[in-house]
Amino acid sequence: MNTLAKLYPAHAIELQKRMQAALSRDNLDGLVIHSGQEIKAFLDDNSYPFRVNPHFKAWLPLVDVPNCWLIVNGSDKPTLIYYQPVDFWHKVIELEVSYWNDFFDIKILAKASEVDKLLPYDKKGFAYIGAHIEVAKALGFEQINPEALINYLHFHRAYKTPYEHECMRKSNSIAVNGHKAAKTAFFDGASEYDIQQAYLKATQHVESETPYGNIVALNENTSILHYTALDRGVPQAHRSFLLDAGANFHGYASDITRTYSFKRDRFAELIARMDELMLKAVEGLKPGVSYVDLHVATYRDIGNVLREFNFINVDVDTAVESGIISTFFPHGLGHHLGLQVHDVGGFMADERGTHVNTPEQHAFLRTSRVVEATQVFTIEPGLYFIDSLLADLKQSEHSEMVNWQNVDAMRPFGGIRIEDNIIVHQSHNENMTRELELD
Ligand SMILES: [Mn+2]
Repeated sequence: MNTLAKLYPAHAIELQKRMQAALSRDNLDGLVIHSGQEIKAFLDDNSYPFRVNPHFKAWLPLVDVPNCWLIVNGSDKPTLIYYQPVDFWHKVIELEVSYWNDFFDIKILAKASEVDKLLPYDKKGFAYIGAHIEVAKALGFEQINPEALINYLHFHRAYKTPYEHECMRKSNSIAVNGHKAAKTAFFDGASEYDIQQAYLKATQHVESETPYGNIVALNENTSILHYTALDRGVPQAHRSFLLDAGANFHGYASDITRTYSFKRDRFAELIARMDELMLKAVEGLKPGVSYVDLHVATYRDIGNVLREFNFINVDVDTAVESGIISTFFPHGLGHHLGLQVHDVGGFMADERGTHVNTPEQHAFLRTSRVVEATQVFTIEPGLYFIDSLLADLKQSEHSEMVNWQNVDAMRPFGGIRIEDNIIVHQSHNENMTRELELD
């Protein structure tokens, strides 16, 4: 029996337990969870790539079949309504024989419009969970995505089961294969577009299967935080390369970033220093620590790097107080990772979903939670030379704090981000990315 098959039963039991608690709080009999439907482009008969409802794929690794439904109540065996039409236009995805089959009472649905025959007759005690509100209303659901219940599920989703950890190890392994191939393509002098093709081939993904649009950036483009343009041309010179790209395994995301310098130059030294800083931040990630505190400590550490490399001429306290570090590190340290690349529940203080903001000067941070065992995070500090932010700084009262000549010399290299995926265990961290020997 493979590892996933061994770990899945306990995962299913945990989900049932959470479901039972969530339903009793809301006085519901059960949930009807919709995998989703294809969505057509405006005035077109082509659909956008299908993205399954995360509440659906939490239960089973079925990510590519629309018009499926789950009926769960926390105690009985869940019902899976599996959509398998008779269709000569499209490939029909047949129900695979797998380790999860026995945990569901499986019913086959041949016509999407006839699902009501298989759903609970009396919808009163059932809530619809899904994206298609009109469908839910037409079927007669009165309770649609109840907020309190969704908050409860989102809060608990931060605690990953061993099955989920295993899926994320596999997802890391796939992405690391891609990163290694992409690195080789960069040092062979490839274009952004060709590096992307090398990544996809090595991961065996098509573009719509990656958990987010890959960031494949050369030179100055590395300073654009969410750059997804994929230049087809080969640049005149290869100076730097930033790859932020993940993979999907059974619906679980990985989210990995590496930055390389083409030569052994000052930028390469800066990358090495940021790698050291990044691993220090990983060490600071442990049960009981507030993710906000870890972000703030790393923010300060980036001030140290700016000072060491003579980008600024003030001490770290002044750099922190003035806020100039934000010009170079304008985003958060990381986020929860799981069924979604930026996994849900990051701002929840409790299972009622009480929202906790991050500090005002760190508004872009994606989690304010206290770290606990079994949770999975990314750690992704960055240091960038972003023209628009530097222009603002130059015009500000803090302009004199910056050694502009040194900063300007780095602009052609763009920026640096290094990102690993980490499982927090009670006694230690498991850096899934580093364990796969991605340097
Ligand atoms: Mn990330």
